[in-house]
Amino acid sequence: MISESEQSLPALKLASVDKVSTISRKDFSDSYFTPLKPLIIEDLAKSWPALNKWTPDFFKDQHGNNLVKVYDEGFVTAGDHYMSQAKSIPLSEFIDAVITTSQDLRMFLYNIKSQIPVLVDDIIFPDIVDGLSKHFIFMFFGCKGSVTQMHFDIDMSHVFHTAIFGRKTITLLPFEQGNNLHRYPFTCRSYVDVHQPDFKQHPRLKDAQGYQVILEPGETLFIPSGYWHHLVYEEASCAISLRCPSQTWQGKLQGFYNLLIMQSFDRLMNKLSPKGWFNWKKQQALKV
Ligand SMILES: O=C(O)CCC(=O)C(=O)O
Repeated sequence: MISESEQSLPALKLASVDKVSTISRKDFSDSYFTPLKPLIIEDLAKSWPALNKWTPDFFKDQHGNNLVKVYDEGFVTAGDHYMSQAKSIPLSEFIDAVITTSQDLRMFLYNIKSQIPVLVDDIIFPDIVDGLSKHFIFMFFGCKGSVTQMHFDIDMSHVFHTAIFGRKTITLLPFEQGNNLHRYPFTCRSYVDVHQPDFKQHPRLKDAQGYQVILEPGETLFIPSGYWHHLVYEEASCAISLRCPSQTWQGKLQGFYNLLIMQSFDRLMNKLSPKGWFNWKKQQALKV
């Protein structure tokens, strides 16, 4: 007889993401950007020097002395490291961990423009949309086994996430699915397990609908404004996210509110009562 834990678990309703090799500005705007639909563009970054140049050894040899902030699961857990780094270490030490270990350890929102500006020369800005920020060019670099928990980008930007090397499994859901994801109040986070959903604890997850994709090196994923995303590093991975603001007033206002009010309040409450505040958010999120 098969025990309950051995039976295959019901999965989330996740569709695949459309994939094109290239797309015109107009088709992208009409079919993906304006209707807020994700898309993989295989060749958007085809001519970026970064694709061939950026390897773990390159970073170690050329920029190994730079101090970098690294993050682990403490980023989303109540306590001193909530929403902040686990530690700061030389990039060369981090690269050693990337090459030799499997663990949840990653560089997160590392702004290459302010930290290692010369790297920006290895990226060619696509003209697929107007308004891509030249100041906030974020690198995400992690060991195999890293997980970026389910969240949406607090400023409600649209994101173009290009995998330089390493594969990732990415789960995406529209902003409106926050209730089905049992969003924690005053945060842009959810703590559901999208790979092994627990429908007893998270009953509304049964109604959640989204997308899942394996992003291959060189490919770019368009993550529309407000979309929830969860990333599993199947291999040691390095990616660059380019971003542009939401084009709607509603999106812009939501972004300002999230950044200036919601986030400040959440951080303050975490300082005052880390466990108590976290437990209250959890209780609210799990309410049926
Ligand atoms: O690659 C990651 O770990 C996270 C990416 C992300 O959250 C983003 O680009 O907004």
